[in-house]
Amino acid sequence: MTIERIDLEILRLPYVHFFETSFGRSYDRTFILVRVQAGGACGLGEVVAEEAPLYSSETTQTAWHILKDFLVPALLKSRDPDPLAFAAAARKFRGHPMAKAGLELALWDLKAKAEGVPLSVLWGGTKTEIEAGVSCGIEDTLDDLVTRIGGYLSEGYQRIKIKVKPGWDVEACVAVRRIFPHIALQVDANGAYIPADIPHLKALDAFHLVMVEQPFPPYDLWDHAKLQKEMKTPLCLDESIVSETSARQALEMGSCRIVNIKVGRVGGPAEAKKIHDFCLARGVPVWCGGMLESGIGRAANLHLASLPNFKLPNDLSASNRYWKEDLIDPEIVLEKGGVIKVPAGPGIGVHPVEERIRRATLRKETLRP
Ligand code: OSB
Ligand code: MG
Repeated sequence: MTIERIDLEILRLPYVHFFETSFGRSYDRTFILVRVQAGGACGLGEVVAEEAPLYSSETTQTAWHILKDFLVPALLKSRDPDPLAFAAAARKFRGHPMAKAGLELALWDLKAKAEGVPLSVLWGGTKTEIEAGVSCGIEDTLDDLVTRIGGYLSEGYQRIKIKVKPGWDVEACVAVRRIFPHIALQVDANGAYIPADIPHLKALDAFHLVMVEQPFPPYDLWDHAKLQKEMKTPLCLDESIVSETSARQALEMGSCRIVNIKVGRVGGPAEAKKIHDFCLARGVPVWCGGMLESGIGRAANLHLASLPNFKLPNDLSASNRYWKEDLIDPEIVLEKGGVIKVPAGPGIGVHPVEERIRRATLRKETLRP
């Protein structure tokens, strides 16, 4: 099988409800869709880089540049659709993990479709359904937050994560715990704190949280280790874990007790699997984070979360949590018991709705050998 063409598209989709983190508020999602054609099949991958360099240094435009000018030309030269060969070849380019991951995902989807198996089978998945959690942004008022959480709980989500930042942390936990004293609750700061906040962060121990995610900036493993020594609640790292090496260093230093895995952040499924396997061997649980993906990216996440060490509820919610209309048919739904089924069809196992994709497309380019 040789690669015949690669299409890149930039899409924009409006959220059903704005999403606010410690970086700010957004109303829509801009992302790149990658399609790789070979042997009559088409592999799809979503590039999760956001419009602005807030969560990570990548943006939609940097990912477009790196894909169009470096990664895709290298792949069209070899024309080899093997995802592991691509992952190895892409290593010579520094950085840009989200751009790499989107293309690698498309190659895994292509391979799985060519073999007629779901992605989860290629990756060593063992579950047919995954535990669904929901990530709640910062709201205008604490009442709004509590109302929104009540809605998600009545839909059946198993675990609630709330975004926190200085000024919206202890008071948010107090408000949520007053109404929902026993739910599985965790917080995510996206690096909004500094080491001088350690005494303040220790107050979060009072809310029996499942974890505190990424209190300090990505590069700061050392201060996470200091904080973890002073807190009972497990710390989880998201932004700081960019490779198997950084996962090993974080665990050796004691910077966290739980690891969030996102395919985009770590440069692709091959590296994600290495981190998973490393954590499994160390007895450290992982869970699958999200980047507010469309159904195409989220389907891939469902397959990843089917691996055995995904032991905690994931940031994987139903299509209607994010979109009025998802890009896939059928859409992703929450089942009884607060779980989501891992798609059973070949590859990502969901069908893109071309008409909806066309309506959301801002820019498109086809590249050939
Ligand atoms: O830190 O987990 C995060 C969304 C965009 C960027 C970063 C994060 C998030 C989320 C959303 O929390 C999780 C989801 O996709 O449901
Ligand atoms: Mg996070």
